[in-house]
Amino acid sequence: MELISPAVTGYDQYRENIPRGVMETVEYPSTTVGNSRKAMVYTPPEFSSTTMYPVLFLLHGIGGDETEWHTHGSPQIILDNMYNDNLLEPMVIVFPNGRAMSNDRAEGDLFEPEKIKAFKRFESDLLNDLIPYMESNYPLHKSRDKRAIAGLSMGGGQSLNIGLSNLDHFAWIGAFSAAPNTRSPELLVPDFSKAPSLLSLLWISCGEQDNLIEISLGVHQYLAQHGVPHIWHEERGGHDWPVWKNDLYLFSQRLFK
Ligand code: FER
Repeated sequence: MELISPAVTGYDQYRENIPRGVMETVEYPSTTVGNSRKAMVYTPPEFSSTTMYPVLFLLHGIGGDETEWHTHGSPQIILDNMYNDNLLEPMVIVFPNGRAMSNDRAEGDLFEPEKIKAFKRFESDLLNDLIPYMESNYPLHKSRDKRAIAGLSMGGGQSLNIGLSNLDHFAWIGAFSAAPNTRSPELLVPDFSKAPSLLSLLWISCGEQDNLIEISLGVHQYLAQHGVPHIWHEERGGHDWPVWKNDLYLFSQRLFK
């Protein structure tokens, strides 16, 4: 078993005088939803439009939208620091809105069936609308081994559901504290003879005090039983940002290597 150390002290603290990536908001036309939708995009320090980059789609939880990571997780600080410490492959990170419906703001009753359904509909928005938009507007590699999907909670469930049923699109998958939208392990990985050769990384993590930990544990145990290589990482903490920021740090440095 791989020993995983927590993030180094200060990994999420702003450092003066280091090269910075750029965080911006884009709008793309969604044929799935029928209107234009927002996503945030982080390009790394020294980003160049003449270089080709791999891409990570990083999803939010039930209470968030495309700004949730930016507002609560300081990804820009974490990633800038990691580049400065030579820990990361140059990659573009996209923060989509995973609630694929015309009003996709995180307001009202977030558990309404229509809103939960919209998290499922996002699969089509991602594959048919957002990925094509990103590939025509950013210098991205277009192959499965250069595409990753990960997310927290609702977004962790989406990453497992979407990633594992679209292995022709994604070779790198991460679920942080996956929520009850996660399909049962038997549905996630029906063909455990095929998945291992297609997965460059399957990362599953959860805080040990998270009430939802049984979901992650269930997936981990099923994968272990059937010999599907993956990383299972249980960490200190609950269903909360210190855990997800740490997950971003740990997961992102394993990508595209
Ligand atoms: C649920 C409990 C939690 C659920 C979703 C969540 C769909 C999501 C939590 C989060 O995203 O933080 O029963 O059902």
